[in-house]
Amino acid sequence: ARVGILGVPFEKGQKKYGVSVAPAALRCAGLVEQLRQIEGLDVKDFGDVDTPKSPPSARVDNMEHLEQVSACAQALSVRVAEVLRDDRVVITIGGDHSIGVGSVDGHYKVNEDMILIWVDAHADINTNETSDSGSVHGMPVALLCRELSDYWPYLPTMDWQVPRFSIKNLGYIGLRSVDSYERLAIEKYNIPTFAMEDVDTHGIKSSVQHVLQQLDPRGEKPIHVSFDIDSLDALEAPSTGTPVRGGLTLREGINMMETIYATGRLRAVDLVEINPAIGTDTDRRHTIDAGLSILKAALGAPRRGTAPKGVLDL
Ligand code: DIR
Ligand code: MN
Ligand code: MN
Ligand code: MN
Repeated sequence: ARVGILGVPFEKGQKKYGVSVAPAALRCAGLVEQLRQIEGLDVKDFGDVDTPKSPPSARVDNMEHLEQVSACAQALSVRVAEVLRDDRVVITIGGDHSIGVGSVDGHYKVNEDMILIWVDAHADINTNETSDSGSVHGMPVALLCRELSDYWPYLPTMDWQVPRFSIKNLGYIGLRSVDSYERLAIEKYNIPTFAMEDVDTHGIKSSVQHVLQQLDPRGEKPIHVSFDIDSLDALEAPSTGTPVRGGLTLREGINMMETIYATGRLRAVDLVEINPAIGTDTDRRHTIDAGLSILKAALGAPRRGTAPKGVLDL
């Protein structure tokens, strides 16, 4: 299998300093080398995406740094499509979750039949009208879905992004901090959602299988997983901007990614919201290790290990 890595050192979709250093921190912790250990994997690091300094544009109410979010997402969308067209699974390392606008847009350009699994403590489906924070990392899903386009005002600098992805191809796993209008959207569009209480009821593996089954009963569509590290419990991944207790264990996260990998249809993974500037050295190390484990599981690393080829046949 072939894999391409893109770093996106972007943090203007939220308010805290530090998410933008995650791509460097993950590479420094051995991201590329560890993925190359996986048998049969051809790993190419495409480096970081430009996060262009865009001229300030007309402001949109309750939507901070829109022009910068937009410029970064536009650049990322182009790069994601390139990596996919090079016949590689694309791993996008954020950055905050506003970059999901770019990664999903880029994936959709190549695979219009893609399904999207949003793994997160939060639903990220606010608009500027429903958001309490004004931070765009809480809005990417609403920017992407064509069914929600009428709920937005005109967004200057966003003309490049025509929301064509259908909300019918979206599922959620790990939710436990959902704003009231986000809940309304989930119910109105009947989005397949396995919140933490559902994961408790069904277990992680059948939760994932249910979402996949609902979005793609025939099992033939390309899969995009947008993984917010805050889907993991705050004790497992403390170095993140908006941690929430009561989340997935790392083992559940790994099991989920192994289950999705096993479909053979995983084409894109985003890993976002790791903030190495938050917490102690131990917090930082745990969070980065958790992120690496999630990516390895997504790319087929077996936890049981692999025996050397040929030795047992002698
Ligand atoms: C909240 C928090 N729903 C917002 N969202 C976060 O700002 O819209 N997303 N933290 O990851
Ligand atoms: Mn600001
Ligand atoms: Mn998120
Ligand atoms: Mn989140």
